[in-house]
Amino acid sequence: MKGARLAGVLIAAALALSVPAALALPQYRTAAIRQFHYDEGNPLWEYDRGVMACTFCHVRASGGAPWNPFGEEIRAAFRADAQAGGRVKFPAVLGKVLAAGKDADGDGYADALEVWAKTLPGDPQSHPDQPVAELEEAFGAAGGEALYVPRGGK
Ligand SMILES: [Ca+2]
Repeated sequence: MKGARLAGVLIAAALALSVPAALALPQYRTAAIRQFHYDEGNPLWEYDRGVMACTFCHVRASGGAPWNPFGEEIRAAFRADAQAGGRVKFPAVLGKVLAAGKDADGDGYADALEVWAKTLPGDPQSHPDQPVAELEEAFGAAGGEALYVPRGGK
């Protein structure tokens, strides 16, 4: 097991040196993946577009405008923070959006719950199979929204 993990790390290091930066994931997605802990247990996550689809926040699989309801929620939180003055930090905005307990796509599962279940919080066609109450209980036991508070409180 240790050997396999070391091999993974070595492969990741080799890729980091050989893959052009343009192929790496965009900055916001990289930050969100870390904040959602989707990187854990996957040494190649930075080169794996399946870790978080563009449709997590965007309407199109290729990203860009327009954004889905979850992406718009983040954009609105960004604008609110910018209007309040000071430096807007993406992890803080993301943490706030999840802590608000909203259900952007209206499928009955709160955004944070979908993040935890690894379904798309901005697409009502994508949602966990488990009943909400059951999932909420498991999420709470695992740490709940506190799991997505940025490290260092930033
Ligand atoms: Ca939802």
